[in-house]
Amino acid sequence: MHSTGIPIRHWPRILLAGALLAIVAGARLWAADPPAKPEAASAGAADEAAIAWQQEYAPTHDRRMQWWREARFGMFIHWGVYSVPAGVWKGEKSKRIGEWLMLDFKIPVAEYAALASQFNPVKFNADEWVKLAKDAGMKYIVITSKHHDGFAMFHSGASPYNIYDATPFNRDPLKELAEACKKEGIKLGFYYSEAQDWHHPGGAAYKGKINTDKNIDKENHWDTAQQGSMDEYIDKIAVPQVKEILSNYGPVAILWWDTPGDMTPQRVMKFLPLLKLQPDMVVNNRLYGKKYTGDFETPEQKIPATGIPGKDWETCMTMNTTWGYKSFDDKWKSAETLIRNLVDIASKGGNYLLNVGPTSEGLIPEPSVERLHEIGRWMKVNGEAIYGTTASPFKNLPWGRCTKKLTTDGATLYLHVFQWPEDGKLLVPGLKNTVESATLLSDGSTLEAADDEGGVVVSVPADAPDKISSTVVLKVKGTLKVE
Ligand code: FHN
Repeated sequence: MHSTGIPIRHWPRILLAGALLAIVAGARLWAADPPAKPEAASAGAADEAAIAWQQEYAPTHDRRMQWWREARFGMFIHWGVYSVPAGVWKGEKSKRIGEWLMLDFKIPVAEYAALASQFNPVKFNADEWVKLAKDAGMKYIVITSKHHDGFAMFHSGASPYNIYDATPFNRDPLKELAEACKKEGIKLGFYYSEAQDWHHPGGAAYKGKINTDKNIDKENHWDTAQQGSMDEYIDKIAVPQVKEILSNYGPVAILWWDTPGDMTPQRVMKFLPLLKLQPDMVVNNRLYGKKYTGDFETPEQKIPATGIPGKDWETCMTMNTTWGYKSFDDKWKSAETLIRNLVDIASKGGNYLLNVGPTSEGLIPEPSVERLHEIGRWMKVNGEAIYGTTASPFKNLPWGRCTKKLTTDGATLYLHVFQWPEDGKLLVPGLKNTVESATLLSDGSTLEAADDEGGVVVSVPADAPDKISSTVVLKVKGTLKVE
């Protein structure tokens, strides 16, 4: 018998009950006031970042986005010191995208930085680039002001690792592009890798799978020169450089962040106030994770099957398989594919940001130029059916796609015909509106349109005006009715 008078054999149960009681009491206390876990704190703070966005920028979203929604088509430019090795390192071809060469071969910081002395793009001509984009029907340009390798493609006071100070070129291509865009009425935007920076100490490094044949630290840095505080990198390099690109180049129409790995709400809050430097600017969704919306979504290298209803979105895509120039990448998409992508994206209510990767001489690769010329020829005839249009009212059209413009008393439907009907009968399935007129956009010629139990049938000429995509314009009366 224990001195308490309780038989020993009952003690284990008593102790267990006591422990359980303590746990329950502790849990209740904890639930009442849980200690702040970092993520939890960030979730709260993320809300702070999300709230800051919602409060300060969301209210002007529609005003700022209007031109962007009407533009539909832009040029992405990935250009940097990585165009010097052009995907080859010490005779070995990279299997990765060209702008990732430094990471792919775990090139030490100093060795990679030495490439700058070989970077002298004397054939760079901003007017030619802007003219090429404009003639292709593009309304805006987004160029990489700094990519993950940390090299600034502008004259930066925050870091000497830039094209003006660290290369024999000694010019500022962003300054020259800003002037050329102004002359041609093309909107200019800047891409900035805010988190990943493989040059400046503390910059983040990619957290995905890395072939680890070299000793990589827990931050995936492969060179001790990369080690440091990320917040210091943000305070000393990233924030000052974003301030520079938003202050020194006139109107900036778009800010295109990228790969926000390791971004936290506190770090987001260091960048958000900078957006006030450009009150008309639109911003993508890659400054921070899901909670942070930005103005538009950015599906990459793919076209969402049904678009992203209710959201502004922009598909960015390469013309071959790399963003930055690789001398041996010749897997070029055809002009037909690129034009039909543009139509497909517009028919789903999205924008198309089509990439070029210039060479280290400052030239846009000839295969890109040829395709942009062909797209331009198509846009000269069919641009009206892309710019300022909205998504198709049809779920599926067997012969192509549709874009539309709502009018005060009805709508204009642009039927983009990829497969021209052999029998000369184009069925517009389920369309119940009265057709006021049907014409070919290419030459304005009038077509017959008749109601049919399946919808509306338009009689078209035997030959398609354009093998890639011909546009039939239907003006219909009343609110759109598609069964
Ligand atoms: O890592 C980058 C890549 O290099 C390229 O810039 C693309 C373009 O959208 N963004 C990242 C990959 O998602």
